[in-house]
Parts: sequence; C-alpha cells; structure tokens
Amino acid sequence: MWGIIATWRMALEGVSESASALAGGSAATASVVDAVVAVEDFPLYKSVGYGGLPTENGEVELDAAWMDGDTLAFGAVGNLVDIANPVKVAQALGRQRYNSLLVGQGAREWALSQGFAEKKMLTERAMQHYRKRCRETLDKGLSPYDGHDTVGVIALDQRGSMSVATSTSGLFMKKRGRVGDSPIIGSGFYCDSQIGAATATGVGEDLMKGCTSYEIVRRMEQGMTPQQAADSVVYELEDKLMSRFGRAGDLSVVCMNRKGEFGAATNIKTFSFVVATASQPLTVFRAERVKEKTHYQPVDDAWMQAYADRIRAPIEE
Ligand code: SD4
Repeated sequence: MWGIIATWRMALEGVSESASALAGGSAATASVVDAVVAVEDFPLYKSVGYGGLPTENGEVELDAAWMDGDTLAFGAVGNLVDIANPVKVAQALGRQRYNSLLVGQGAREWALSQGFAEKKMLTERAMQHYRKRCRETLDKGLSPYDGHDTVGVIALDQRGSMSVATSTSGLFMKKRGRVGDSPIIGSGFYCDSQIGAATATGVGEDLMKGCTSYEIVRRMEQGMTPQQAADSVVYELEDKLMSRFGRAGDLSVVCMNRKGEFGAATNIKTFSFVVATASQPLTVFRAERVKEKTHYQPVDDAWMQAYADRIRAPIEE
C-alpha cells in the first residue's frame, strides 16, 4: 500500500509527482518534502513560500515543519525570512538531535550556515494584495486576517513508513513574530507510522487550542476510522470554542492511517484536498460540512477552471 493526502487544491501538482514516486517505491519522508516544495516554489499560491502574503509590516515570514513517523523526529521553523524552501530547512532540523524548532533570526542564520539558498520571497503580486488589504481595512473596516491556506502533506510509503510536512506564510497581516499552528508539533501536524498522521489548516490560534493533529492521531489509535477521528475532533473543538470562547475560526484537517485509509473534516464552506493511494486515483475533493459530518465529492472541470482563473486574476488596487 502507499498513499498521499494534502490540504487544498494548490497541492495537486506536487502530490501528483509524489504519488508517482511513492508508487515507484520512494520514501514517505522525501515525498512529503518534494510535494511541499512544489507549492512553495509556485509564485501564484499566496499563502505558502515564494509569493506568500506578508505580515502587517510588509515582510514575508514563513513557518514550516516536517516529521518522520518512524522515529518521531521532527524539525520546524517559524518566521523564517528570505530562504527559498522553509520545508527543506525544517527537514534538515529534523535530523538534528537538538534545536528541532528554530525561529526568526536564529532559524535564518542556521539555514544560511547549512547552505540553504537565499531568495527574496516577497513578490510584486503579494505587495499588490497587501496594499489592497491595507486600504480595504481602512475604508471598509474589514478584518485584515484573511486569505490563508497552509499546505500540509501526509505520505505513506510501501515500506509502511509515514511522514508529514507543512508550509505556510501564516495569517495575512499577522504581527511580526506571530507563529501559527503549522510549525507546532501536535497542532499543525503529527505523524506516527504505527498509527497514522494528521495535518491542519485554518486559524492557528484556534487549532492550537485543541492540539488538533495529535488528537486526531490519538483517536485513530483508539480505533476510530480517519473520517470519524477528523469529524469528531473538528466539531468537538468548534463546539467547545463556541461555548467557552464565543467564536471559532476556520478549522480544516486531513488525515490518513497506516492502512492508507483517509479522512477530512472542515467547519468552513469549501475546503479542498487532494488524495491518491494505491487504490484511489489522484483526485481533488471538495469537502463541506453537513451538520456534524464532513461530506466530500470530486471537483468538476468548471471548479478547476474557476480556480485557475481566480489565482491569475488581476488584483484591482
Ligand atoms: C496559521 N494555520 O498560521 C495557519 C494558517 C492557515 O489556512 O492554515 N491557514 O495559523
């Protein structure tokens, strides 16, 4: 068996490549990184890597993580500035005995010392979004915190090893130094090859309150299917936040167990994800909530076309 699942339509190209590699016997640990790198490198995905949206100061600060489900080793970076592929730095940190999670200047210095490529990650298009949002926030009183999609990829390889990786520019207009769930083990990602893995996307501040990814893996260990684990964790967390905090942000997750069975859950209108396994051809699904359950179906050509048009549309400043 082999399998791969990732958050959001933007992961499609990378997942497609990694699915072929997994089918040919590649390792999960490398496959998740390769799939995330494809998203980091694509300039039109505005919430991950190159072209990611900036902080309120107009700087791009990136978070990423990687975890090996065999050894439970993980590496992560927060607020990494102007390094081409944060997920590669996270993977390299995962091979160190100490200093698994580095942030800010220290993360950048370490990455440079290891020879990781420097790259100016702020694009003109991201700056257009930034200027537009600054004005909208002033003119219309809109919340600045919007437009955020983290890529999270889980893979299972033919040897039964599992791995997960994440990468994000975090919340648009976040404060300088803000770290979300994506580089935080147990919240944005978790992976144990003997059980399964999960990864999350949405409002990090809320996802962290539920230690969301760890909780999904724990429930799979206790016998839930991935879908049961995903649904129960997302909707219980949402209920808890509503009753105790008065509101709940976007919460979306994907997960896979060691048999290659997968699940997805969301509390938002449309959450897309991509999956391929030895028994499931590569598919982009659109998930939506129906009460306390998530239903999903393959997207159609019109949906794919609308997506392609949207990410290329000119930004009216
Ligand atoms: C964060 N969880 O930094 C990330 C953002 C995200 O979909 O996933 N948005 O809070």
